[in-house]
Amino acid sequence: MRIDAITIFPEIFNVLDVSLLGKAREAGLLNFTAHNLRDFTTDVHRTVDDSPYGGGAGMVMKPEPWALALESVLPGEATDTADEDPSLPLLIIPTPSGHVFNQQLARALSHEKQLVFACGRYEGIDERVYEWASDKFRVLPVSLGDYVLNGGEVAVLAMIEAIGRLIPGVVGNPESLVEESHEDGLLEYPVYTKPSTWRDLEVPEVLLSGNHGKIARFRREAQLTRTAQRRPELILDIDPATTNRKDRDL
Ligand code: 6GU
Repeated sequence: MRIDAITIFPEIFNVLDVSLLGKAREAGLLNFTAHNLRDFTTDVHRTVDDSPYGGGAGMVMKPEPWALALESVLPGEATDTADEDPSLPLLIIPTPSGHVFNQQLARALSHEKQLVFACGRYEGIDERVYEWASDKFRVLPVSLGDYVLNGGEVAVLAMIEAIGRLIPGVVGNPESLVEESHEDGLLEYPVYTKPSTWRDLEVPEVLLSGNHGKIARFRREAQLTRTAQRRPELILDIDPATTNRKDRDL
């Protein structure tokens, strides 16, 4: 997958050199580039912002550097050759007013050929950029949740990690992706390791029993209890078909 991020702080993305995603990049599974928006300015001060029309607090990002930066990440000119993907690259706008990012969206995005993240700062990007971009990209505003960050960069790091680990080959053992929080709409069950008694605390006995049916039922119940306690709103979103089948089989 190709991922481009456009930002005035490309160094924030240096953390993608390390850990699992760093390995994925070395292995050629992930082709990530951070682009400095200031490289697409034409004035000596490399200006990316200006005061808002209509007045008000803060600054707005100027449209032309964005257009030049976005044009620079478009796939090669010969877009009408037969072997080229006909779909437009997906332009993701990180913003607290976007669609909420979740595991389902991460999975959908992990199938894309190219993702472009436009990291705004200040009060945002001139709205005309989105209009201009809409015939070159599919445009999707995305939020991490109901709180405000100073810019999109940290949010984009989180999204790239959530999406990147779903690309085949990035996580060594694909089975570890199956039974984790949110994959079936519930939170994950609690886990334990040796020793079975630790500082007077015991591992639940059923997990030592070797009875796989009992263990599966215990874990399923723990998932439901934990979800009801911590995230009651998720219970309403569970797909009854999946849940009923799972719980009948246990
Ligand atoms: Cl995606 N961007 C910013 N700036 N703030 C956020 C966010 C994104 N998601 C939650 N808060």
